[in-house]
Amino acid sequence: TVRADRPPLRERAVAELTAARARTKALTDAVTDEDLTAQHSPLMSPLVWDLAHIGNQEELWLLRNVAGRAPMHPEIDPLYDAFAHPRADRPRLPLLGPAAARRYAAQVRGQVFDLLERTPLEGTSLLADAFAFGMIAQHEQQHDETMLITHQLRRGEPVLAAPDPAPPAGPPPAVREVLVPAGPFTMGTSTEPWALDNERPAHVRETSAFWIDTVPVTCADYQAFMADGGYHEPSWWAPEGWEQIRKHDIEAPLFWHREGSVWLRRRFGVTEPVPGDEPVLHVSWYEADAYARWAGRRLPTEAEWEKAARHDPAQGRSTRYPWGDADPTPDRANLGQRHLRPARAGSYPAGASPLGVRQLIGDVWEWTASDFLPYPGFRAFPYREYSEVFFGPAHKVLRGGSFAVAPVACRGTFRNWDLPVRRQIFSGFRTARDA
Ligand code: AVJ
Ligand code: FE
Repeated sequence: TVRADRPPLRERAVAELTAARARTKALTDAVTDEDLTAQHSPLMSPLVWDLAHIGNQEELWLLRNVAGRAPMHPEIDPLYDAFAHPRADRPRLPLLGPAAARRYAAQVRGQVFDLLERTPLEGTSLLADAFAFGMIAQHEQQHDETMLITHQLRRGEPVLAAPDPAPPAGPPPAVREVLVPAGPFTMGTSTEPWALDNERPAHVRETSAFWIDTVPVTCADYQAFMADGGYHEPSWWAPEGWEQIRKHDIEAPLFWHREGSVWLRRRFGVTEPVPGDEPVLHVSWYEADAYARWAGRRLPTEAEWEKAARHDPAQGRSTRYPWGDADPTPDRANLGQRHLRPARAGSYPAGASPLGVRQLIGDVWEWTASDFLPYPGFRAFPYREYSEVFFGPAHKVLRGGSFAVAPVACRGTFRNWDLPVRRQIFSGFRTARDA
């Protein structure tokens, strides 16, 4: 199915694969070969692993599974299987070096463009709507975000640059929170062509009435919690969160440090004062949860977040994005690593939801209260290891995407997940309360 307002899916696949590779190239050409093979944090792979893993997944899904070709280098497959080796062990594997990894990814891509040109997009569910090509473009962009996290963890001189976001285009929202009425809405999707398995199928959910913040929690908001002794008052914290911050002496978001009475942060190699009016970034689920409790509020559930982002009361249906069905544009959301930071809270009035909630898409991933669970009728596709093996109480859901997420991998239905202790990711949050 082709939407009139967007190019056909074959052309879109070419454009998205090309855009992803340009970003991969920029992220990997920015550093020396030594930096590409180094491990900048035990939480992350060496950048050269991500690079060859991108090529290997593309070969596996498009050249082998779609086109039925034989493996190009079967001996390297186990090296790039994310389940075979934990990230911390990857630097000690006999990985392809930078030149070989670049060559491999380029060789795969050449054959993929050939295939995409010649293959009828029909028949199997992998081919219909160019799904497998869209999935692989999203996969590469997801690893580009992972590589950007590695860049943020890397010590040393800055190597990436981007203009700062423009100041908000107009006045801030008139109110701090809005009331979302009780009632059903459609969660998830059965029609978005490149939606991944965990976003499917569309189904009806009920929520009670709730209030939700019109903008994400800012650094200034968060500093009020810190100044009030938030990190030293156990009653704000989930027991495992309290254990975590005491064990690791955590008393501020990751990458923050204090000089005298001033809080500074390190951002892609630059040290700067913490900007009060920017959404807080690099907090764990536990920190978000504790802040919300201190504020007399709570995190929104995943269903509440999606209802705030997609339910249009006037049309009585769920839209693709808060602003409607049109694709993201620079005036609606801070996506795609156009900037190396979130935009100020209150930005993007053109991206607001019908109720006036802003910045649901882009800027910072937003922690929700919810565990990562399958929707009713979930079917693992095309492989169990994308989503299914992660379902359960260990992982919390994040929504909305960050400044580091490409539009192709961001929708009102898109679901991300991570462990509640993680804070190297581009994570922030907003709060809610019962009505
Ligand atoms: C959806 C971001 C949790 O990076 O672990 C990449 C995406 N899956 N390769 C991850 C993914 C396989 C995944 N997240
Ligand atoms: Fe992957």
